[in-house]
Amino acid sequence: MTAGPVERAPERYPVTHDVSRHEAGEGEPRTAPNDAWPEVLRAEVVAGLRSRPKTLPPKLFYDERGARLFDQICGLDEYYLTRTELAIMRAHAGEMAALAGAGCVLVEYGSGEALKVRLLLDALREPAAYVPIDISAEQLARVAGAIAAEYPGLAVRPLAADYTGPLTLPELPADVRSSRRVAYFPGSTIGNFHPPEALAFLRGVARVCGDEGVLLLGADLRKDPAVLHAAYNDAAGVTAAFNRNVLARLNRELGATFDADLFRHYAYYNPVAGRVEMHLVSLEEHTVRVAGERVSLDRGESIWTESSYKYSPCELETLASRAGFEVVRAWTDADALFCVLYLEVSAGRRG
Ligand code: AVJ
Repeated sequence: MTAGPVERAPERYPVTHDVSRHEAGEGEPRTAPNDAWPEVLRAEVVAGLRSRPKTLPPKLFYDERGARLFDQICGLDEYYLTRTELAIMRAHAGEMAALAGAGCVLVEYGSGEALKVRLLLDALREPAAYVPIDISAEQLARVAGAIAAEYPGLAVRPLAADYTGPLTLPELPADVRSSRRVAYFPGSTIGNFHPPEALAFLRGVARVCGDEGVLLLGADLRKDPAVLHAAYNDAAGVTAAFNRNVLARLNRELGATFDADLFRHYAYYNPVAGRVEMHLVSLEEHTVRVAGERVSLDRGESIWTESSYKYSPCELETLASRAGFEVVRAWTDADALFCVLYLEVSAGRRG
């Protein structure tokens, strides 16, 4: 029996980030001011809960409590990502800094507690400026203050923003405006984007970095599904609390009426798509109110809250080159769990 050519239907990705705004190019609008947050939040949440499957963007995890829960996740035995990436940074920050050279402007996408970046700041020769970007404004203000105090002479210019949208960097001191820009995107947060969004995002980073620009990218690698499953289903239930916290946040900030006990944290690795999917599955048919709108959930229906894509080294190289970067170097750990890439904006690229 001969099978005909098997054509897999191309996957349709649910909308989790509006990357079209990121592709805006010249004259792009400034980052939405913080007081526009409730309206931006409302529109994205309502659109996500109206779509099929229902989705919520993962950036919603990071309110104050969510940022704390995430830091707790980073210390879990099962969550190998953070300690592995830190070990790679400890071992190779010197080489990374040597490649980048003296006097660069470091732009960090999603600075969080800014732990890893300290290893870079310590290794870099006379870094000129540090621009931490984060959506969690309280944490950003605190962390930026601490870094400024620890690194006298470093111009720290925090940007409280959603970097999945268009970005305009803060005004930099005149003497560093033309310095080499080194973007830092650690933590495998790139994995939260569906592949087409990841590509659009990286193209945006290439444009922000400009000629001679560099991107240091931390990415989680494909591996044994059992290891991935454990990392997103920790025994202490911190990841479940992190996932459910988004409902509590919507209740607080949008007057939603979610009962978190009616939802099961459900995370599993899909080895074909190469991603961990995190869901909140409704255990009963019920209706909630969100931002003045009624949202009905069937029994067993999911709200898809996060994807964490895992890449092979080869897939990372393809992604980088399609986005206009060349892989100069890549470092991994002895078990090939995680990878940090040093990418340079390709010569002759005109973004
Ligand atoms: C911060 C996006 C890299 O996807 O592993 C941790 C967030 N989600 N546990 C990840 C997360 C569930 C994390 N990133």
